[in-house]
Amino acid sequence: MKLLYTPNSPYARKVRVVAIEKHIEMQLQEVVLGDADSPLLQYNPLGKVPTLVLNDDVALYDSRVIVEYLAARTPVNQLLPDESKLKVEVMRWEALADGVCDAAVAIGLECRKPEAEQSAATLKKQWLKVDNGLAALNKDISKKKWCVNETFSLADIAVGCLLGFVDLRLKQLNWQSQYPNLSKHFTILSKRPSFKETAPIPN
Ligand SMILES: N[C@@H](CCC(=O)N[C@@H](CS)C(=O)NCC(=O)O)C(=O)O
Repeated sequence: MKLLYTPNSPYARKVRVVAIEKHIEMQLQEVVLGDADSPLLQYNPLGKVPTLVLNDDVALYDSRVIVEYLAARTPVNQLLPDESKLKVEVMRWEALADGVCDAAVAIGLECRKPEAEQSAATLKKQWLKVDNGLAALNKDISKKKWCVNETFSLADIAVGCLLGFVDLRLKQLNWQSQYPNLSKHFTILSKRPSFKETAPIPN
């Protein structure tokens, strides 16, 4: 199977970390977003990464579907609990982390426009999501080693990938001092080989 990805996509990183943690072999194919000849469009009508192409040429997306698929493939290092209540709890952390990523991506896109075309209202709305989301995650992780059930899980992976992206793209936020519990968690996660191997590339 082959993962179509871009190196700095936090959603694609989540999938790559899950695969490494679960010792699942996956071919990686870097794509360029917006490239009209990209194989991405052949496999995903939305043209988004990550997209996982299975051996029978069936494609899976988005990241949440892919991680669920990988989680169920092998019991090695269970990242999504079997028990329904805990599983929903993990997925809620993931939804919040991904949602903050969505807002951070939207800020990046807005800031790429010529200044006269940027919408202050859009930026304000997306920044509020980033600030509120990080504040909620920072509060929820306080005094805990891992996000859910005292065990490393997909929730920690999603939060770690979000923080890596915020660190890369929203430098002006100074998030490490604003959200000390998240900063501590990020330091711990960043030491894992899966996070080291997939670290974003400053550009
Ligand atoms: N909800 C999706 C989000 C994926 C996403 O937005 N990926 C971005 C890159 S970080 C993308 O492919 N953007 C290209 C586009 O929107 O056309 C997921 O979890 O996979």
